[in-house]
Amino acid sequence: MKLSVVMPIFNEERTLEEIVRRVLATDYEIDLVLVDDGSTDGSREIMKRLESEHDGIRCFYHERNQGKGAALGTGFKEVVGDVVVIQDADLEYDPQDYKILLHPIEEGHADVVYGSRFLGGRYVRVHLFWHYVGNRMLTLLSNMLTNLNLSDMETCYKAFRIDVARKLDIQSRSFAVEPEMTAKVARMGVRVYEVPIRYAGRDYAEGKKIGFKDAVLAVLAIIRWRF
Ligand SMILES: Nc1nc2c(ncn2[C@@H]2O[C@H](COP(=O)(O)OP(=O)(O)OP(=O)(O)O)[C@@H](O)[C@H]2O)c(=O)[nH]1
Ligand SMILES: [Mg+2]
Repeated sequence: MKLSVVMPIFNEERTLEEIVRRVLATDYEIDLVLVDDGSTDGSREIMKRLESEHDGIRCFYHERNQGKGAALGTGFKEVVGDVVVIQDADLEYDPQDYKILLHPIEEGHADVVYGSRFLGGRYVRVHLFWHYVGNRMLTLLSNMLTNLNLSDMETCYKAFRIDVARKLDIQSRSFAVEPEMTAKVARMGVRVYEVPIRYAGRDYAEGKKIGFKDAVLAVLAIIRWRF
């Protein structure tokens, strides 16, 4: 099975090389699509070097920073694998979990799989309390409007069979992309599964960027994409 990994990258020079190494170290035939979202640190130079050093890496660049959704939109237009998985460029999510994430698709049960941080993965860094509450509220609101009972709508680890990935037609620029993809998947009526994954969350000192504004945008996106 060929796996397309779409990686959105915005100023991730500290972790980029290591996360790419971990993706390439998995047991899958990897098509790695790196999308720079207007980075101003050394990320672009690292991407160019990695692309020249390894087969199976393709790089795309945004002139300006537009948001995670925009980067995914660019990346999803390029995928060629049987399955597509989203991989953030920090080290919060571990590619060693692809095996468990892709299992329901490989067994022929699922069309879409979400890796959940709230289902008892082997370890999960303790969440900041108010982040956790925000996450639960966004997932609850999304569930109310999609009638899917997900435990972690905002997770980065979302895997799609290629036919579903091609139909997503991502429009959101920002982190609103998570509820957008979820609402669209729900409307398609495809088979959605969840599995427990590990999560080594970072804090603000380690480069965490997401904030209250993103939560507000997510609420608006959940409502918008429902209708
Ligand atoms: N924050 C942010 N991330 C972006 C943007 N464009 C692409 N990304 C990438 O999107 C992925 C997710 O961003 P993160 O900031 O890690 O978002 P998160 O994991 O939800 O939140 P934290 O890690 O807690 O900040 C990373 O690989 C980023 O490099 C952008 O405009 N802003
Ligand atoms: Mg992150």
